[in-house]
Amino acid sequence: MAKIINGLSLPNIPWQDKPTGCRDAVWRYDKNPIIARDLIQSSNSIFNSAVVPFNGAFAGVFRCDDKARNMNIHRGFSVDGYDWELDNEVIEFESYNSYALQSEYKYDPRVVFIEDRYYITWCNGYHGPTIGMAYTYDFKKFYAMENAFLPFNRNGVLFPRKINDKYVMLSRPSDNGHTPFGDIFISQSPNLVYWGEHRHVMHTAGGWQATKIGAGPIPLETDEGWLMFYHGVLTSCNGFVYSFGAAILDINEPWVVKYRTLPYLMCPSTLYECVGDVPNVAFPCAALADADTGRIAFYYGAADTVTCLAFGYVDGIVDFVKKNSM
Ligand code: BMA
Repeated sequence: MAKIINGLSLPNIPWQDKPTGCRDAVWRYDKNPIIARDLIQSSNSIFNSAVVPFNGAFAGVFRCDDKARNMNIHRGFSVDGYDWELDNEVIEFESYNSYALQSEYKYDPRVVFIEDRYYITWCNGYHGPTIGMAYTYDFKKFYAMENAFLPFNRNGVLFPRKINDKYVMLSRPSDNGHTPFGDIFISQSPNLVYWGEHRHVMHTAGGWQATKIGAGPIPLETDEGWLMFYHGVLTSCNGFVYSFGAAILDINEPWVVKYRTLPYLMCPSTLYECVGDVPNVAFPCAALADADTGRIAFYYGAADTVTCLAFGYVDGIVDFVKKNSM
């Protein structure tokens, strides 16, 4: 039985048992979507968002595209992980450094607690997309840092602790458009400012992950290695299709892939995943996990329009990845 290590006890994790007859390692919440596109007055759509446990409840950073179709991130809180209250206004960042505040747009945030604070990474518009960074202690004040990388890059995802005494981040170097390629790389840093020792982690493969891949939620530490969820894109005659799967990375050398799913864990197949502003997208940016029970709750954007929940057990997913590894 694969187990979460260095994880939190999270008895209040949102959860629904696997439906009878379900043969998959990941299943959807039956009341999806949990966040409607117009939850706040200003929003056109709310999706690809990140949540974390916070003060016995939950907090998050949400991608809200507004009605002028600007992309930006908003703060949110929830008592139970299902019902969310989001600020109508975008997050205002502070910084001693005006360069850190330069941002033409922000999208697809991730949030992770490391040591003493919550770090936020997102796709930041700075002469093209790259990886923006900030931190907060309390979800009241947010401090912007400078971009981690040069343009063009997306899907910057931090590991939740130092590995070999260095901070580690996954990312997907890309182009300035709707990138038709993309592998997952890893970079290391002594201080979360200067990044180097860049290494290739995973290439695209066939089928659902043929066009490009990108890290999703914060990797989860298990006794089998880092459980990394990632999205994969297939180019169909009707455009891009975003599904997600998982890989297991070596615990001390996380650029080494031990196992990786040949089939997806979930592909867009419900109405709310297949119909919306961008059809056929299931895009996870966060996963809550309860170390005691091995329960995982995924937060994923559906059709670039709404936010949804899906569930799985760490053991069931690790087992699936190992048995179906390419
Ligand atoms: C990517 C990003 C994601 C989005 C996806 C599908 O390039 O914009 O936020 O979910 O495309 O449109």
